[in-house]
Order: sequence, then structure tokens, then C-alpha cells
Amino acid sequence: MTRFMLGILGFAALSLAEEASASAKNMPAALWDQLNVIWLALSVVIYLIVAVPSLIFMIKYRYKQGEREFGDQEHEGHWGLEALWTIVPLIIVIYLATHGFAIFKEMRTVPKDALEIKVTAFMWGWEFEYPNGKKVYAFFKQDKDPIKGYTAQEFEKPVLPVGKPIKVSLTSKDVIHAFYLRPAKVTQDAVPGRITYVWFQVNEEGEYWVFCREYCGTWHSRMFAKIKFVPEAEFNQWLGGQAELDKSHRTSQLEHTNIYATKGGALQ
Ligand SMILES: [Cu+2]
Repeated sequence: MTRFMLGILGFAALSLAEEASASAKNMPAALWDQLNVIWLALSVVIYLIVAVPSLIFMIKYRYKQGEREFGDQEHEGHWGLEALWTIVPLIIVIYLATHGFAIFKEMRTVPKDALEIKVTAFMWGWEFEYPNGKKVYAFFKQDKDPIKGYTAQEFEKPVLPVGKPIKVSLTSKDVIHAFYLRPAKVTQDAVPGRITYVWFQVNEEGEYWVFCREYCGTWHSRMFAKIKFVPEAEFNQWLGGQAELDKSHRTSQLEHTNIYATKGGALQ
């Protein structure tokens, strides 16, 4: 029995460690993972403390004919035990609440050296605007095959530096959308008429999807962008360079929005 329980615990710990290492360095993913490991470990331990004795007592004190049929014992309370099972859970709950709050604060406090970009969500795509005014539009164009899926072209990919905190100031042109970046484990609503924010840091180079995580209409399922995370020097070079295709792409985005407007939202 004990070996079995230890096996389950070991397995849980291993899979947790694996999950945590995948995003260990990214922020705020690392904070979420930390919370997840602590809460899960505590839940498993508490569950075992309750479930194992219950099972043992169920078997040990089950009804047997002629044995303790009318109850043969009077139990006095045990002050030490009462105090123990009141104080220990109290400490655990206080710890979880304060630790959770500290992590929440860290997630909502943007580091001072963060690079700030503006992201405007629209039906159905994303506009990324950099401090120097450079813009990147990422959206699913009609000429793209919806069955084969979406392949982002280079000029449609917003570029960001790795290993640097990024602050995204978010808003929306039409309805409520939500910005979700998988490796950083962040989601934030984009609300029309309001500016919300989210910060994150991705430490591994690569291309990562941004999805809309708030159902927003017909093409919600195709509302994504592909962010390219590159070393800072490469990012600066990209930011300074003029992307020839930006303009044509922007026209295309306006057409896209107009088509949507003239068809009264019935884009198929
Ligand atoms: Cu959306």
C-alpha cells in the first residue's frame, strides 16, 4: 500500500517537474508553475492524510455480529490533537493566501526595463505597434486555405527580443478579445474603449503563437499571430529596418475589415 502511494506521489512529482522545466525560465510562467506544484503537492498530501485512515478505519471497525454492537467506549476530547489539527491547517491556509498574493503582485508589476508595445485586437486579427511607430498586422486573410491552415509570412510576424521583459498595452477596435501567449502562460482581455496590460518574458528563441482566448465571432478560431522571439541585437536591427511589405499588408488589412463591414459580419 505504502509503496503504491509513494509510486503515485513520485509519478506526480516527475510529471510536474517536467512541465515546470519546459517553461521554467519564462515569466510569468515560472510563477504559475511554482503555484501549481505547491498547491498540487499539498492537495495530494492532504488527500492521503484523509483517505488512507478512512479506508483503514472502514475495514478495521466494520460491523461484526456480536462485537461492539451498542458501542462500548466513551471518548474524551484530546486538547493537544484538537489544537494540532486547527493550527496546522490555519498556518497552511495563511501561507497559501499570502504566497498567492505575493505572486499575483509580481505578475501585475511590470519590470522597469520592460519594452512597451501596443497591441490592438480586431475582428479577427492583431495590430502590433512598436515605440517607433512600426506596425505589424497579423490576421487570417481570405485567400489563405482554411483547411490547410495558416502559414504566417515573415512580414506578418511581430518580432520581440528574448530575455527581456515586454509590456503589452492592449485594447480592441470592436468586441472583447483576449491575448494569450502560450510559453509565457499569460492571458489578458482586450476590451474596446479601455487599455489593459500584461507583461511577460520569453527566454528561448523561436516562433510562438498568440491566440485569441475570448470567443469573438465567426473567425475567432482563426484569430492568431505568430511572434518571433530573437536576440536583442537582431530585434533592434529589425525594428530599425523598413519592411517594404508592411504597407501592402496594411491595405490588405483595411480591405479585410471593409469586407467584413459590407457583409455585415457574415464572413465565410
Ligand atoms: Cu478575438
